[in-house]
Amino acid sequence: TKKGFIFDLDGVIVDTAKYHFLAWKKLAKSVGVDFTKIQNEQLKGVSRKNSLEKILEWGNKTLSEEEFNRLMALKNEDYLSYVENMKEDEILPDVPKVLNYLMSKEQPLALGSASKNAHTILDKVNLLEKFDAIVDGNGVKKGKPDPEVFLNAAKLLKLNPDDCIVFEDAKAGVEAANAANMISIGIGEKSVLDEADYVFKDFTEISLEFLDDIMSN
Ligand code: B16
Ligand code: MG
Repeated sequence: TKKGFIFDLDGVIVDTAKYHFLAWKKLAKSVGVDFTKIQNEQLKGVSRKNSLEKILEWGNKTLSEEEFNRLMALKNEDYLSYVENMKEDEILPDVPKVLNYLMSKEQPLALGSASKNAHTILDKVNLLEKFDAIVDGNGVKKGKPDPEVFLNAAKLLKLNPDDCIVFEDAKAGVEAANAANMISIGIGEKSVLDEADYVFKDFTEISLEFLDDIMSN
């Protein structure tokens, strides 16, 4: 049977969190706010706007709307300077193996990301043509944990949500997949992603037999 496999981007296909961290840290510093790696963890899967809101909240800062928008643009400019240099070698281990296997089995593939830069990043790492549908931060009103991003992906693949499987590294993303009635596969720490149906440290732990099982259920 045909299943829809929906991939998150940051933390699943590539590790762009390290670039988000550098860009947010620099930006926070410019307004006198300290920003830590632990805080960066909490921004995984969170939209750009909500991320800046959180950083300002943590630093007890309030800004005018104009200044807020200016800082969002600055952060993105800085972030994109890192993205600019991304190449295929930044694809996380065994992601191509899984994508190619699912493609060989004619399974529809989609991207479901909060990032407004998803298209650019996929292009940089040469994965754009692998996906039958791309839903990113430009195509949703409500961010994860709302299921909108994954439901839109299922719609584009013309599949029922319960025939879809989501790979996610963020707690909010796993919650979104569960709320969409999809099978959730957490990529990362079991302690963080305890609500996922399955958890793997990374794609090297995912066997082709496991994928076969998922497809035949
Ligand atoms: P952008 P994902 C998310 O990507 C990141 O995890 C999150 O840290 C970031 O703030 C968000 O995208 C928005 O990114 O500023 O590029 O629009 O994990 O949903 O693929
Ligand atoms: Mg992610």
